[in-house]
Amino acid sequence: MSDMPQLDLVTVEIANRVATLTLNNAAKRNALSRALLDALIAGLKGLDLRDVRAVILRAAPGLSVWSAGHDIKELPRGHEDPLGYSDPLERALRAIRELPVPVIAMVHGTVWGGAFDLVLSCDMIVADETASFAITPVNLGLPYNTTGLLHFIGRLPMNLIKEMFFTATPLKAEAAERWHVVNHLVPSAELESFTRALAEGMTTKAPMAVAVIKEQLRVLADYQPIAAQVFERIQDMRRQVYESADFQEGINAFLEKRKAVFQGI
Ligand code: YXS
Repeated sequence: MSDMPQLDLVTVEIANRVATLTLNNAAKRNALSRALLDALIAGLKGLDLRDVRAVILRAAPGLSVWSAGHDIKELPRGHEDPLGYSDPLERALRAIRELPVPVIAMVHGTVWGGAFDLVLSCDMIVADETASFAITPVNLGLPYNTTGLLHFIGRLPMNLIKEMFFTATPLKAEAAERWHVVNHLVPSAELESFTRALAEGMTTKAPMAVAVIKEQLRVLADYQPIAAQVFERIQDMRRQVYESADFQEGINAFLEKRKAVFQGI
């Protein structure tokens, strides 16, 4: 497999100091494959931040699915943490959270699984009435990772987090606005112009101050002391889940396009 990112999977356009990165794999519903995520990371790291002061992350126009989440076909088949530190999705989340300029997720369409973590890792979210957000590890029998859960805890009320994780039910646009998941909910006809205006408004602010405030907010929000023994206990619990028959069943059911039947083993 070539190490060169397939840059057509993510396009980059720069205008008025705003870089727009577009997820561009409609046939696979922008599933977050290693190839697409490597292209996203390359796009972000390739930005010349002397010229770019804000980023918009979007799906190609007109898609009903913003992203179908982690590429299920690339999830390890057990005996390996499915969301380990070096997983391409985790690398992409860190690239967004550590980029020293604001990143706005512009959402038209449905967001699934790890793509919701991706959207929440952006600094702001602007969505339209077609948007919905779902986090779906319980559909696969997958033990979400601790860092990922921390992203949710830092952003959403615990009762909403639990309902979304335990039901895997999509949160529709109006509810997403009511729960402050999105910064702005605008009509789809205005989504691009509204998001661009928000981005361009930030490009005239002092970039060093923006960068240091973003990094301070990241390290403060991510700081969650946990005893080594507690972390090891959690990791052992997660290992039992990703080595379970249910995790195999969850992936097989998706691949066989049928509903999973979980036995709790
Ligand atoms: O059959 P072909 O080859 O044409 O491919 C189909 C799907 O297999 C593919 N595809 C995906 N491939 C890998 N990973 C995915 N997540 C994925 N989603 C879709 O795209 C082609 C078109 O899919 P199709 O026919 O289902 O499209 P649709 O328009 O009828 O339905 C769109 C969706 C998004 C509602 C549907 O594709 C869907 O439910 N996808 C899975 C959404 C999901 O459960 N994502 C979570 C992935 S796991 C993850 O993100 C985290 C690890 S976690 O589990 O913790 O949330």
